Amino acid sequence: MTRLIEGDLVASTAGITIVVARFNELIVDSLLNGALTTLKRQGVQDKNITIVKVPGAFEIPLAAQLAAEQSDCAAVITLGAVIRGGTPHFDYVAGQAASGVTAVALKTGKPVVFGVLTTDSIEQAIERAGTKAGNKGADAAMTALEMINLIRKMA
Ligand code: INI
Repeated sequence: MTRLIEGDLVASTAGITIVVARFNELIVDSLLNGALTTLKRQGVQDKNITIVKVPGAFEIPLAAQLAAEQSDCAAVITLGAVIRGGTPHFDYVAGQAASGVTAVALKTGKPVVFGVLTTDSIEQAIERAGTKAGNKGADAAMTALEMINLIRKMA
């Protein structure tokens, strides 16, 4: 018989830490609002949510690691907006943020959700921060809940 294991979206009573990069603050604030609204609508209590702010997406992995190492942290949601400019800086920042977040998840065994927008333009970022392409912060919150519940089933 085939066995299917998948996480549901039941609210976590363990801690969730949201690591937010302040760079491109207007956009990132919308992602944070989306994540918070979604967590609360799913029944996560304020006392179980911690917000950590860092300067830019490049700083996300270290803060995410420190958060994930806390015993009362069940998942980390990372939020940021890296928008392509005229220099290769974008590739370094976006690449290091993505690979750093992956490394933290694998090192700590906890879900570290990548809610960092990497876009070619401000318009694309706005579309993903609560306008026509939804809100990637809200999506990241759902992913965190699903992964918390999945990990519980697989442990
Ligand atoms: N940080 C971002 O989060 N988004 C960006 O678009 C960005 N750009 O374009 O430069 C950015 N740079 C700052 C970087 O994350 C670090 O804070 C900085 O390099 C100091 O380590």
